[in-house]
Amino acid sequence: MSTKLIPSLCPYCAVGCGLYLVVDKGKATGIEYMTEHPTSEGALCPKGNAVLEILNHEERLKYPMKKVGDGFVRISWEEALDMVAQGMTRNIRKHGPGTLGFLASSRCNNEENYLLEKMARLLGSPHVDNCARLCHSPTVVGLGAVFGTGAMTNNLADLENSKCIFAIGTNFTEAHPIVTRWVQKAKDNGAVVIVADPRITSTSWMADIHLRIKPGSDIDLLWGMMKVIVEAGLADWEFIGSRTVGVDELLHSLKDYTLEEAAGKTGVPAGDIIRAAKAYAISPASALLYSMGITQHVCGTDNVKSCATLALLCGHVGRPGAGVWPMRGQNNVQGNCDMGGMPEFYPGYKKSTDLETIEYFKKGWNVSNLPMGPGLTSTEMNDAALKGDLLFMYIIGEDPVVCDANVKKTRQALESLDFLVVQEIFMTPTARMADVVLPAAAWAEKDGSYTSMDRRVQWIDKAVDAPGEAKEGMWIICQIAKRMGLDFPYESAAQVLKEIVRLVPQYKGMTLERISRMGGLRWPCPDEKHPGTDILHTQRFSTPDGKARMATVKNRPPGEDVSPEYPILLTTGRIVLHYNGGSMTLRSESLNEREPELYVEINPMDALNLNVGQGAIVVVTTRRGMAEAKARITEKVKPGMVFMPFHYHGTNIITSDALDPVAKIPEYKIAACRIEAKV
Ligand SMILES: Nc1nc2c(c(=O)[nH]1)N[C@H]1C(S)=C(S)[C@@H](COP(=O)(O)OP(=O)(O)OC[C@H]3O[C@@H](n4cnc5c(=O)[nH]c(N)nc54)[C@H](O)[C@@H]3O)O[C@H]1N2
Ligand SMILES: Nc1nc2c(c(=O)[nH]1)N[C@H]1C(S)=C(S)[C@@H](COP(=O)(O)OP(=O)(O)OC[C@H]3O[C@@H](n4cnc5c(=O)[nH]c(N)nc54)[C@H](O)[C@@H]3O)O[C@H]1N2
Ligand code: SF4
Ligand SMILES: [Mo]
Repeated sequence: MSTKLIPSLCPYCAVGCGLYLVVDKGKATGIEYMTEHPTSEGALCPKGNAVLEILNHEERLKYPMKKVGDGFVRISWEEALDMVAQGMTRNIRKHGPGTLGFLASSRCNNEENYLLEKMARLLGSPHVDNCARLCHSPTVVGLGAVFGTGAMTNNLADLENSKCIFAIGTNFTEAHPIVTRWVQKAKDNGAVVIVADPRITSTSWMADIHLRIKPGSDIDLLWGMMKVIVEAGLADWEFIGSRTVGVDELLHSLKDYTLEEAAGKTGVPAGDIIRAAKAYAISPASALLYSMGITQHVCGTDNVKSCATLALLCGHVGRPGAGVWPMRGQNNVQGNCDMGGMPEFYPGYKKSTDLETIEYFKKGWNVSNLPMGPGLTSTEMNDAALKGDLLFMYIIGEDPVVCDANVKKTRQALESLDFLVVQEIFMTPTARMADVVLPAAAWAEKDGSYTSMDRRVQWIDKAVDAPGEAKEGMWIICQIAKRMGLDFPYESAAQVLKEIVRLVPQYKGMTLERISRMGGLRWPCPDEKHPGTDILHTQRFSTPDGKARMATVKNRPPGEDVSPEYPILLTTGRIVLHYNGGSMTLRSESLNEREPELYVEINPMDALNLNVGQGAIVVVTTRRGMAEAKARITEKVKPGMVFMPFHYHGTNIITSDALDPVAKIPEYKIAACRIEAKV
């Protein structure tokens, strides 16, 4: 029997669903459902079901290439790696290591990400970031500030134990479809489901109460709810008194705040705010789920803090079914952040601005010098490149030319670099801008661990060989590091894991054997006997004094508002069949044939005023540019607002790059636009 079943993971989102790859004569020929997986129980969404179309796709990158004129020519690995090392060395010598920028990939495993951020810092550059910047950076800093840890408090399956599920700014039925099963189980057990989303979505169809909030007004909604809860005597004073600080300031500010103000600013009827607030407060265990509708705003960090504060006010943290569930994005974005792939942190969320951190890693890595942070965020790297302060970039598994906000600026930034190297599995628009493109092994072609959104660290073994001359990410990084004179003696991912376990406290008890078992282990796992942690903050928060910090923050207006010239509000987001920049899903026939092109959802009233018919091609224009899309006329969006998915190249030409001042995340969820029929 040459056919083998090899346990693996879905390479898309942070739910971390398990699956088996059927491998026959060294080739992946099928998938089998992994019914014993604790989160997915054998289920997969359409993207998970279509993974083989991508793994075996004929357009996978197979050889290293360099740019010649407008095209690329195949070169040897030797030449490619030498070119990268020369590019780095040239810029370090001329202008110092601060001119190097690195993007670690949340699609890659912990071991690759650890090695990349270690290499960046050993070379003297503090500028390493990942796509969490565009996503949950407000969670890392905002939830971190309130709870002491910026991670999901409970696990996904624990949603089943909730009696009230409040989903604010998350469309999990499309973005994290397998989570729907756990919410449905809770609903079957009598849980109330509340959804706060400006649009009608497949998630809002599950809701008992749908709060159709005006985009960007979440803090007002949360304040309205908190006002109701305090006035109705539904706050959990015992919890607040023993486990939190900061309530006095909150109460003081709430005193002058009225429900009418909340209703006015959010557009949600006061009666619905009351119903939602009471349902959330009185249930014995309430879950608060949030995602990009909360984080992708200029007030993203404050939005997150307000969500966490609502949970604290009702004592809904630290128990089964009660907690805060940031719905994280990529399959290993949690792990990438854990590994220090952010300029604010070295591995294990050790602040890059603390001398103690620098001393800890100088000792741990046996080196005499390391850069203090914070380095530049990915959004700031673009500005630095435009100013000539950043000259070299090494981008692994990220597609900023499609996914950044206001991509015209990103293009200009990458064009102004002295040298760009992109490590990819497909020729993306970003890779097309590179001086050197390095072909990488995909998830099933390498060993390593991935950390799902509920802190579950799962190891998978290599199942098949990479196509052509494509190489494992860690091999590539080590080869470059060695050329730069660094001591990178790693022969295997298992060896890197040992170093991670030695230096990252949350992963301390994680052996290869333990995280290879079905379902892996959940951090924090402080020693080799520890079973991993299901629920955080059961007794104390991870702050120095063990108490959570309630936040009092007021809403700020969006980065831009509608005007006579741009009278319509544009919001962007996801659909179930496509994934981020689309490098993978747009190449899947089975997915793409169902959603092949960019569209814009327009309310029938607006369509009538604009004289646009169903299926007509329209031009959507913002202060940054224009994009063409097919009109989809639907009640799912209110008048005065339109929605575009961002998986097709075009949407981010027009999105706004106004930033949250703390997390530096762009405001993908709000731009002012105008719409015209294409002539
Ligand atoms: N199919 C699919 N799944 C994915 C991805 C994908 O591209 N495709 N990407 C993955 C990644 S990287 C991430 S980060 C996650 C993201 O997952 P989600 O955050 O769930 O996805 P989005 O569609 O961006 O946004 C969620 C909802 O926020 C709503 N919203 C917009 N503005 C506001 C607002 O001001 N307030 C409130 N309350 N709601 C608002 C939108 O209408 C939208 O329905 O999904 C992951 N999973
Ligand atoms: N308008 C709008 N724009 C958005 C958002 C939005 O809601 N609206 N959301 C933002 C969010 S939340 C995010 S996270 C970003 C996502 O932004 P990106 O991270 O840039 O998006 P992806 O398309 O997932 O890019 C990952 C790349 O990794 C490659 N890849 C996959 N596996 C491997 C591997 O094993 N090795 C290597 N080397 N490469 C691999 C894929 O081919 C893909 O090109 O987009 C942001 N952009
Ligand atoms: S929910 Fe996420 S992890 Fe699960 S199959 Fe779908 S894309 Fe993959
Ligand atoms: Mo994301």
